[in-house]
Amino acid sequence: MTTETTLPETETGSPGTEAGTEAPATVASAAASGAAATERFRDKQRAAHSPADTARVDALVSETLAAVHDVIRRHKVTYAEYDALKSWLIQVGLDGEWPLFLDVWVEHVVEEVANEDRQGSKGTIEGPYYVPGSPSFDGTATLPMRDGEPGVPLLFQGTVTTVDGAPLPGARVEMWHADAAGFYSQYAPGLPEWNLRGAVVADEKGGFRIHTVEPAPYQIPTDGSCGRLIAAAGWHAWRPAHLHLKVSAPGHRLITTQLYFQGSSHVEDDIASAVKPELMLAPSPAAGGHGNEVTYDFVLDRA
Ligand code: MBD
Ligand code: FE
Repeated sequence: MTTETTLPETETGSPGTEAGTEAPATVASAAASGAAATERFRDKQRAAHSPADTARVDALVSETLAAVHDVIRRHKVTYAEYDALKSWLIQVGLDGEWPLFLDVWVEHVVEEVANEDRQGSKGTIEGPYYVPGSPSFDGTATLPMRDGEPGVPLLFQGTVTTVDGAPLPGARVEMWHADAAGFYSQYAPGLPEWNLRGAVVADEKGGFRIHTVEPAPYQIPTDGSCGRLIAAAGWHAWRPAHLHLKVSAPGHRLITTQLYFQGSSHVEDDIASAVKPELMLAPSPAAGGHGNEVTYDFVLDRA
């Protein structure tokens, strides 16, 4: 008797289709965005080797394995299921989707632990699509974008202060986000290198202004291993529309965060569990009559 358990193949889809927007001329694929995210992460990690503490590795790995053993016993996991898991795990690596998998289903708890002692602004996960070195502007920035960049124009402004309310002139507010079709530059084909990525250095009052466009919800690629898991488990593949930010100032703790739009889809059921009530924006029509504007202030803890 042979029984084989495999995760079902899923239809190929593309991000952004929920909003009825069009994909770029060259189709985005899980393999291409996964490969880019994996390469970028490995480059970063080569520079950062910290020696392992034997006792800690022992404790963390032993307890993780014990949790897995417990699930196997409680659910009487079969060899067919064990082999399905093996082939899925192998395929996640071949698809380059380990950064995506870990950041969607694990990072939020690492962030919770890392930032539990902060007094200032709330953080949330970084996700797999940050790229350092985006263009920088003084006081007011317009993020690099295409002529006629689709999406509602958004003016995002605020101040950066200490926990005591003192302004932090020279603070750096770095933003990156998906376009109105749900695609990130450098991870989807056909977009300019720094599209919708940039940084602004706050003025003498700690103030900053960033002109951009509102992003679309993000759909986890459906044609890779993470997509197959989502389909097999009967989950949905969506993150709510979000702006990613890193805010920093000399002598202060850098905060990595995201901001979301009140009432927009999937703020209540983010697949990456990264929404917090402190991270909601409610933009209003811009004073100038063009698009929306919103104010959000950042508070940085002392380093
Ligand atoms: C994203 O855009 C993201 O922010 C996270 C955390 C995971 C996948 C895609
Ligand atoms: Fe994102």
